[in-house]
Amino acid sequence: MDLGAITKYSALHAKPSGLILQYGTAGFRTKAEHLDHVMFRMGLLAVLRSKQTKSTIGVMVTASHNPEEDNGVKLVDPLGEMLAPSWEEHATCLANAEEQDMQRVLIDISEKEAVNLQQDAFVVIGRDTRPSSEKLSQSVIDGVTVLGGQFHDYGLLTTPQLHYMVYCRNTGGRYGKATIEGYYQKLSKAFVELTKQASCGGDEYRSLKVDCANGIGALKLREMEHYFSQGLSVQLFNDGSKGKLNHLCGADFVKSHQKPPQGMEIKSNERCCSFDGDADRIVYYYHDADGHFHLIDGDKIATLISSFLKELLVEIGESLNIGVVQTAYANGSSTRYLEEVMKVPVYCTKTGVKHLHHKAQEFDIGVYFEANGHGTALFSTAVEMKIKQSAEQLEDKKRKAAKMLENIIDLFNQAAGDAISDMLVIEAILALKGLTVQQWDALYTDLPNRQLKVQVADRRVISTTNAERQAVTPPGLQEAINDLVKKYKLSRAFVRPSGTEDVVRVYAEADSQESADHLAHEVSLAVFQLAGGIGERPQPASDGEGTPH
Ligand code: 16G
Ligand code: MG
Repeated sequence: MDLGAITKYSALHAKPSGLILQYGTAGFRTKAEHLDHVMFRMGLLAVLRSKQTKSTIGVMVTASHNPEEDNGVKLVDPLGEMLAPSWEEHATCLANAEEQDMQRVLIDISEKEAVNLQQDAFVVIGRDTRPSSEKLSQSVIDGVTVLGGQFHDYGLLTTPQLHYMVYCRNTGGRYGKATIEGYYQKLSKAFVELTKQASCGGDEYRSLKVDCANGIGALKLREMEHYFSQGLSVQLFNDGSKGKLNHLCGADFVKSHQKPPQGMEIKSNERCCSFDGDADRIVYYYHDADGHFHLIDGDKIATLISSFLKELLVEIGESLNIGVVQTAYANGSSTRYLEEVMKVPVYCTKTGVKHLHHKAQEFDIGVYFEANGHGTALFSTAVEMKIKQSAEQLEDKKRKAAKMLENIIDLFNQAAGDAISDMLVIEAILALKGLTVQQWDALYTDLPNRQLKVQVADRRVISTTNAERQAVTPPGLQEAINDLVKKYKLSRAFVRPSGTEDVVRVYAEADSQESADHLAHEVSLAVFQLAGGIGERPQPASDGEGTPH
C-alpha cells in the first residue's frame, strides 16, 4: 500500500468531520453532496475485497427509488450477491473514519481479513442517471486506482445489469458475456424462443406500457427493445426526457400510494408496469372497466411465476423441490394461496434482498419476491444440468416443457432481482398461458393493508424475531400488538426498525380497509408510547401516508 499516495488522494475526497453514515440494507444512501469521501473509500474497499476473494468486485452508484438529490453506493460480491455482512461492517468503519484514522482502519481491515496485498484486483463500476452519479463514480475510480486496482467503468447501467456483469466475469463467461450486448442477447434470445411457443398471442397480449421512473430503465429498455420486438411491443413513459427521477412515478410510488404514476395515460384493461429508479423492482397494474385501479405486486408476480414453473415440472415429470420466499410484508392472501391452493412451501425472511436471495438458494428452484416488486427465481446448477439433458432426451411433449424451462432459466437474472428480466418472464408466461392481466389479478384478492411510519428517539430499541414478525423489545410492545390484532378479523400487524430511514415501520392488514387503517393507527400509538416516540403523536392514516420503502 502506498500510504503517502492514499493520504494525498484522500485529502482530495475529504470527509466532512463528524459525519456518520451506515452501510444499510442496500449500501450507503444519503444526500449526494455528503457522499464524495464514501465513494472514494468504497473504491479502496472494493480493491481489498477483490484481492481477498481473488475475484472481480462490483461498485454501483445509485440511490434506487430515493429522490433525485440523493445518491448511494453498494458493493457487489463475486457471484453477483450483496456484500458479505462482515464486510458491511468494514464499509461502515472505513466510511466513518476521520481523515487521520483512515490509513489505520484500512490496514486493520486488510489484517483482519488476511488480504494478500500483492494479489491483483479488478473492480467494475456502474451508475444510474442521477446528475451527481458521474462525478461520484469518478471518486470510486480514484479510490480503486490509488490502491493499484484495475477497473472497468461500464458507465450507465441498471443495478441488476452490474450484478450480471460481475457474475459473468467470475464464472469464466459460462453465465454469459460481460457486456451490455451480451446481456441483451442472452435475455432476448431466451424471450423470443420462449414466446414462439405461444399458440394464442395476438396483439392484445403483446403490448405493454412501461413507466420507467424517469430513470436508467428507460435508456436500457430503449436500447434493448429492437432485440425482442417480435415478441413484445413496449411503450415507454416517464423516460427521463422531461420529468424528475422517481417523482410521482416509478414502482415505489405506485406500490406505496396504490395509484398509477403521473405521465401515463391508461385505458381500461391495458397492461402497465413500473420500474424503480435503478430498475431492480417492478410492479404491474391496470384500470378495470369501472375505472378502478388494480395493483399487481411482487406477491402476485411470485405466484404467477411459481405456478408456471410448477406446471412445467409436472409436465416433465421431475420432482424437484420448489420453494417461494417472502417477507413479513407479503399479503396474507398470497401466502395462503401459495400454501393451500398451489401447495408450494413458503418461507419468510427478514426484509432486504440479501436475506431472501440467501434462503432461495436452498431449493432446487427458489422463487423470491418482496411485495414491493424486488425478486427473481434461482435455479441450482444441478437443476440447470438436468433440464438441459431433459431437453435433449425426452419425447415430444415433455421436451417442449423442458425447452421452455431452459429458456426461463436463461431469462431470469440469477444474480439479482431485475425489472427488465422479470418483465420479460412475466410477459412470456402471460402469452404462453393466454392470460389477460385481469385473469392474473383474479388468482386471489389482496387483504386490505396499511403501512405507517413512526418517529422515535432511537429506533434500535425495537428488536424483532421470527423474520421481523414479532417484537422482542421494548417490553410490552408485542403483547400490546397481540391485543390490538385480536380486535379485527383476518388481521395481522408487525413493527420493525427501517434499514434505510430513521423511522419505525408499522404494517397492518385486516378484512377491510377501514379495519386495516384503524389497526395500523393503534399499533403506531403503541410504538409511540412504548418505544420512545418523538414529535407529533401518530395521526390516523390518510391516503398516501406511510410510504413504505
Ligand atoms: C432496501 C432493500 C429492499 C428493502 C428495503 C426496505 C435491497 C437491494 N434493497 O431498499 O429490498 O425492501 O430496503 O427498506 O436489499 P426499509 O428497511 O427502510 O423498510
Ligand atoms: Mg431499486
